[in-house]
Amino acid sequence: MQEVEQPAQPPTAAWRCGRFVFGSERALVMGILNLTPDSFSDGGRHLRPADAIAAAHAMIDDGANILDLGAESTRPGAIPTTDAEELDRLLPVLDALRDAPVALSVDTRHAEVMRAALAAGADIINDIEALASPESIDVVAGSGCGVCLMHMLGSPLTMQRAPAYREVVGEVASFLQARLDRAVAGGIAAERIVLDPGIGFGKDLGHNLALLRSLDRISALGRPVLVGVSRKSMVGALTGRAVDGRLAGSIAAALAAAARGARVLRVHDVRETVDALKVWDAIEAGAPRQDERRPPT
Ligand code: HH2
Repeated sequence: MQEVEQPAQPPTAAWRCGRFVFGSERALVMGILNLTPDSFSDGGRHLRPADAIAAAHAMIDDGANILDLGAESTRPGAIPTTDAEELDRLLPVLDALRDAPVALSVDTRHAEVMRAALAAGADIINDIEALASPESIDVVAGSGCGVCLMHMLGSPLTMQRAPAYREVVGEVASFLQARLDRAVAGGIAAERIVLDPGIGFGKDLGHNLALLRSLDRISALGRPVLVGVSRKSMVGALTGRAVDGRLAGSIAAALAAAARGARVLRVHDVRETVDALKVWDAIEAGAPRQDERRPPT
């Protein structure tokens, strides 16, 4: 009798973004670099371009696959930023990192900022509003960048005022499915898209835990899932720690998300998360982590 070799797992959906194609089943590490005066954990630290660029190189040395540059804080209650302010903060840093061996993501919800960032070499647009405006869909469709579509209930100014759902996982999944369909209909190939349940964006602790426990229902939409829990108030609520004491809790959350299929982990503490994943991967998957950082030749 002829033996037919079965794949151990279903093939992993690749993610195309700018100069990169990420195909691995292993979780990728996205290092957070906030160029803002007011972000909840690293606000004010990287306002000078030279400080931001040095921090970016440190994250690259520590093993980040992607850097996520944000120039507008979206913490609960944050005041919106103008496009000009965002671009003043972003462009010098993007320009200096253009040849870095990692994918460059820009965390913005503004179409004009997306357009300028893509022209300056960004590989990924990370939009906490999941391309809410038709202009933002057009800008992303007209490039080869990757895009992250995130779920948020309300806006950063109001989102933590008693968020309520009938069934949080189903509602978040339906929203992401609708935004995925709309992006594809707008000309963005599905293979360029990742989905994010938006931990802490219009969710209380119970909602966040339910989403993290049921990440498989987000993965079932057929695209890789990105999760950002790093140093968030969820970790504070569970550990009783202030923002600067949330490293261990953040790593526990990152590994739990990876175990439930998250393919991109958005974190502040790159070195510690990469180390934790190396150990976790070796035990779980039985093979060392691949370096997926260089653009394909
Ligand atoms: N969280 C924050 C910002 N952007 N993007 C995605 N896709 N997923 C997230 O969970 C996410 C995000 C908030 O964290 P941070 O950037 O550290 O703080 P701030 O918004 O205050 O700059």
